[in-house]
Amino acid sequence: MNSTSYPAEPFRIKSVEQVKIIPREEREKVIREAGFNTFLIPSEEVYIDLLTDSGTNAMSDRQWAGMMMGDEAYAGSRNFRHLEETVREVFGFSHIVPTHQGRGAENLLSQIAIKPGQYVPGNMYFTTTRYHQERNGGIFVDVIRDEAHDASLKIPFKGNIDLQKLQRLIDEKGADNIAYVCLAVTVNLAGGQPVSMENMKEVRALTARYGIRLFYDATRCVENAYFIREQEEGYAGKSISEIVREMFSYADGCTMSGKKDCLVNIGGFLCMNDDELFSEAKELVVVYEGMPSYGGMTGRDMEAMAIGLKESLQFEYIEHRVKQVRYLGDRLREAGIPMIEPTGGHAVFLDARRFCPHLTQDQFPAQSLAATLYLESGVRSMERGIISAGRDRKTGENLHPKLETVRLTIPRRVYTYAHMDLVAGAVISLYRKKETIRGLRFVYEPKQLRFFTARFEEID
Ligand code: P61
Repeated sequence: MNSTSYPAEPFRIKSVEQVKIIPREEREKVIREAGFNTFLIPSEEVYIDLLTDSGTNAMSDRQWAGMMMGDEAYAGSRNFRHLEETVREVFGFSHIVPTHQGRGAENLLSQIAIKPGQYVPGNMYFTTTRYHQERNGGIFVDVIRDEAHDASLKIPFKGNIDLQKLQRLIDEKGADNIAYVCLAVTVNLAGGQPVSMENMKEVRALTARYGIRLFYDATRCVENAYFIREQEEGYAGKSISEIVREMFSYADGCTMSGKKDCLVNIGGFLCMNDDELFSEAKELVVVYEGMPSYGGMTGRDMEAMAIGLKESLQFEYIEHRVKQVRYLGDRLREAGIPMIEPTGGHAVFLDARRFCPHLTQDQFPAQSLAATLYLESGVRSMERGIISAGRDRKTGENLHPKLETVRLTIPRRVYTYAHMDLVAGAVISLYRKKETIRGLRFVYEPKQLRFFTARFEEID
């Protein structure tokens, strides 16, 4: 399944940003002051920043040129029309509502499409997505295939929905009690795992039979399209644009965080075909985001997004993107580092359970591994395990996800293969002294989306 060739960067670099590593003693002070939470480290104190691929993209010369063409009118910006035309062409939806970022779109969709007490099945939870669903009275149900929860299992299209799980939910709860199905392409917390076109078609057929709406989380849809082209029969000869268009032909709409596959630093949108839903979304967007012709973005943001979305569909771009991430995965696998298999589209996820077998999940091994990796190397990563999963809304108990991971997330068009070698070296040397990674406990635990701002201390 994995190809061993890694294409050279399909771009040359016109502007650079200096990075530097601070001494270990200083990193020790920094991580303590950050309460062992990598979200709380000042960016200047980071050497290689793999916290996220969200909003950390390098824009092209064409996007920067577009920024100069921003029409900053309060209403009717021409850049919105450009974005609207582009999104219609790429995804095929009739309506687009701009938002400041992905969670703005999730907020609108959850408010207009969920009635309290309704179920919202999805292929694994995502933090902000589930938060908005629950805040609006929805009950999230995980219907991803079981294999997605098994880190070491190496199979393609690990992000697929298990149709039997979905059918069972419909049978048990009744179609009227299902708000919509949320299908993420790719699945972030499963390791950036893709969904096959076949699965999308099947989910479409099943939901259509019951009149249930199907919304995609389109955030990393171009990466998903690349995997379909590479690994699904019948797609090798198709363009990425054709594949994306087909993927979305099976959906009623989507939410999008433009900060990922639109190759920009901020922005998002909500799409749909239904006129009534569109008019409800437009009524709400002015409450939370801004006019329906900007939704929290500037004119220049929308221009950069329209251009970035088209650039992301170029085969050379997306091939390099996915294979650069795979390169890091391959270097780590060769050294025996435990991680989620196979390598997904945007990140390598270290398996903290196997990396730190001396810690229980309640000692927060992934949180501690991320903090220690920063201390040892200046590389910043992100916990994706028990801290991210939060507490059960009803019982107040910590949720215990099977996947307890640290995400090494690769920003788009930012780092080189030499940087990947450096990161691999840092992880490998930490693995050799993994027993030094200590357990943590909370000293401050926020009530909502706790991972962003929580603070910890070491336990003996
Ligand atoms: C990330 F620690 N992702 O991966 P917004 N859907 C999906 C996302 O990946 C996503 C959003 C919706 C981020 C940023 C982030 O727990 C966290 O534009 C599949 O960020 O609002 C965002 O899009 C939301 C980091 C978000 C987190 C939530 O790094």
